[in-house]
Amino acid sequence: MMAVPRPPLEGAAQLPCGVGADVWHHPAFLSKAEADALLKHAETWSYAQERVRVFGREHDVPRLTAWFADAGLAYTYSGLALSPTPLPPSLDQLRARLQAATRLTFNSVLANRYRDGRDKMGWHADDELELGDEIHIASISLGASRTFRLRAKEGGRRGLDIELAHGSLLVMRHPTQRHWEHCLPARAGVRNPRVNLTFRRIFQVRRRNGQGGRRAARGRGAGEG
Ligand SMILES: O=C(O)CCC(=O)C(=O)O
Repeated sequence: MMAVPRPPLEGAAQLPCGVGADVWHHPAFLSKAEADALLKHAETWSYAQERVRVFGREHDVPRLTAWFADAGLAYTYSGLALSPTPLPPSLDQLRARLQAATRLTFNSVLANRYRDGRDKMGWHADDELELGDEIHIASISLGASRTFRLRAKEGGRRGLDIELAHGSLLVMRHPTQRHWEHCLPARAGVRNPRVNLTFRRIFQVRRRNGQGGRRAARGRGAGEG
């Protein structure tokens, strides 16, 4: 009997990462016109400049972020209950399409805006407590094409690079976040912005005294200050 590829994502290819990873890439999930329209809309959102503390010193993280989530997913941080911004209709429609294509469920979107090739994201795994135990992430890229790098957390560190073009989709299925990490390195010469939308499923986690989950302890921000 022939093996049925998971997920049933037409037009996608599974990346040859190796043991412990289940990553799929669709180079043109959105048409050029759809990607152009969504990028134009994403350029109207308000993004925050987050700060990170590295070796006792505070720095701006080298990108801007916006967070959207369904109602009821407010989280408590340093004693403050933060309410999420609901997904705008463009993201809600894209979510429905992604859910149908991947057979996964998402209730939130993290948008990262890279202003140019100097903006980047350091090595990390998306393994915060609020993502639960089975973590699936669907990531849509808009704007400037950039290299996305993956490597195993252990064992030789041989990795894989993939070019994420305007309108492409990358799906990282469980157990990728457990065994692999990823980053988006700076790229000299890139002048145009890039917006990356990661669709996630989060669960309500109460944080106490500003204590973060797994990522805060290991640090998505580590090495990028
Ligand atoms: O911009 C990207 O493609 C990577 C985003 C990412 O790694 C994240 O949001 O955790």
